[in-house]
Formats: sequence, structure tokens, C-alpha cells
Amino acid sequence: MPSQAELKDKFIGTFIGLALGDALGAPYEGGFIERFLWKFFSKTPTGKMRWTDDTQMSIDLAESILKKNNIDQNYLALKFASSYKWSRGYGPAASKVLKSIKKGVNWKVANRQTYKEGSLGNGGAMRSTILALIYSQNSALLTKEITKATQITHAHPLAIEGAVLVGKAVSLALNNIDALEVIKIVVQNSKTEIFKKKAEVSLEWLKDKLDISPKDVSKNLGNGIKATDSCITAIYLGLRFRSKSFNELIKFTRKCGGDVDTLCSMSGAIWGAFNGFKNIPKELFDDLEDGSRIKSLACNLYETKIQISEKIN
Ligand code: AR6
Ligand code: MG
Repeated sequence: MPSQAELKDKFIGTFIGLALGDALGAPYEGGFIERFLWKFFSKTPTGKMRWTDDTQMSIDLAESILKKNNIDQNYLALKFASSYKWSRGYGPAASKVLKSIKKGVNWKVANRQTYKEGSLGNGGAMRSTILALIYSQNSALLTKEITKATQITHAHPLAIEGAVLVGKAVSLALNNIDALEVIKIVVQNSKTEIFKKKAEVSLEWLKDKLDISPKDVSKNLGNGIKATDSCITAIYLGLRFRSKSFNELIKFTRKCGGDVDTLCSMSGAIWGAFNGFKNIPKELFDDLEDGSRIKSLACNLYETKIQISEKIN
């Protein structure tokens, strides 16, 4: 178990790892058109690295928990909707859900307007980290609260399963659980064949310390925007680079291609949960949009976690 001071540093490392991964991955996301478009949005007016919807929705979730002390789905839906900005690069179905909620449609209706079963994108998983911070000591509550936070925009069972698996990996990293143990737990917690198979492949690779190329990682685990094509990939990357530098993780993940910002963001959060803020390069943090605001949100989440844990126990 980490000490209180270490845990607080890990909270900051997790949230900053998520935002930095997002901002560092964004210029490498998608194909030629996406990369070209991002050039116009990649910097803030003061020249800092701009992050995308992954970080925006994580900030929304963090602020919502700080305000309500738990997941109030109606409040969170409105918060997500009011923060929506096209230029943050939200997925197409997620954009429609948020625009509908903004117009007054109930989230329970809006989240099934494009797909009857809801979206199976990784948009729920990219923000589940925030709940891992709050519920890292209570696996059942972690699953319940991630499910509630995810289904507002991503009602599909695969989106929820992916979000729970990513959240679980972050919570185990916060608790200093060994990387091989983490992937074994991910295998055990995978309910669907596709997640389980990819988690089993990751376990074999990590056990044998294999030097798998970015191309083979993408080919076997996926690099797409669906939860099934990215959640296990990000978990594998976060675990593989657990004892290497943050820069090495980002360099490798950029080469995996596809949904690079979200792969970097989710694996960056896992890396940060293991290694803490103290190991994140200061020059990267100084260059990040709203770095101090995110750091202070992480500190406030830490205080809230202590209060919530006292109530639960
Ligand atoms: N059936 C078929 N295709 C689907 C379904 C479904 N039920 N659900 C989603 N898709 P979306 P996100 C496909 O729009 O998950 C951003 O860059 C469909 O092509 O809900 O919030 C974020 O940062 C749909 O457009 O987005 C993430 O990296 C796509 O999956 C990424 O996009 C994504 O679902 C996904 O964000
Ligand atoms: Mg994004």
C-alpha cells in the first residue's frame, strides 16, 4: 500500500498522465485529414499543448464528483453537454448525444438516438480513470459508478465493460499491484470473449517480456475508437512501460497509430498511477493546457476520496 503522500502524488500523476497523453497523442491521431485539421487547434492562445475530449470529459467528471460527492447522472449529463465544443474532437455519436442533451432531451433517450444499443466507442473508458481515483479500494463500487458515468453517453455493454477494465487497471496501479498481477485480474474480469482473448494475449506478451512492435500491437490488440479495439491495448501499453520513462511510453504509443490520443491518454493514466507526478517530465507539464488547474483538481479529488472512504468504512 502506498503512503498517503505517495498516494496524493499518484493522484496528480494519474490525472496529468491522462491529460498529457491526450495532448501529446492528438497530433498523431487518425489519418491525414484528422492530423491536418488538428494543426489549427493544437495550441491554446498562450501557446500551450491543447488537449481533447478525453481530458474535457475527465475534468467534467472530476468537477461533478467534487460538487456532488458521487455520480449524479442528470447533473453529469448536463455538465458534459455544457462543456461540449466541436474543436475538442469528440466522436460523431458522442457529439450527437451531447447536442441533444443541450437541447433538453433526457440523456436516457439521447444515448440511444444513433445506435439502439448505445455507442460502443471508447468515450466512456477514456474518463473512467477519475472514478478509479475515488474508488480504488472498493472494486464493486468502482464498477457501479463507472457504469453510471459511462452509460450517459455510451450505453452499449461493450463500452461499459471496456471502461470498467481500464478503471480497474488504474485502481490496481494506484495500489502498486505488480503489472503481471494486474493483467491476470483484467483477464479474470473480462466477461466478453473479445476482451478476454486480447487480455490473454497481453498476459503472454508481458509474462515473456516480448519486444512486440507497434504494428503487431495494433494488429493483435487493436488501435481503433471502439472500446474493444483500444481498452486492452492501452492497458497492455501502460503495463509494458510501467518501469520505463513517460516519454518512452508516448513515443511507442504514437507509433501504434489509429486513435492515438485516447491510447496515450488511457495508458498515460495507468503509467501515472504507477509512477506518480514526480516522474513526469516537468517541461511537459509546464507546456500543458491548464496543467495547474488539473493538478489542483487531482488534489481536491484526493481530499474527497479520503472523506468518501471514511463514510464507506
Ligand atoms: N454500432 C456500430 N458502430 C458504433 C456503435 C454501434 N453501436 N457505437 C459506436 N460505433 P462515439 P466516443 C462507432 O461517436 O466513443 C474521439 O477522438 C461509430 O463509428 O460514441 O465518445 C475520442 O477521443 C462511432 O462514430 O465516440 C475517442 O478517441 C464510433 O464508433 C473516439 O473519438 C465512436 O463512437 C471515440 O469517442
Ligand atoms: Mg480525444
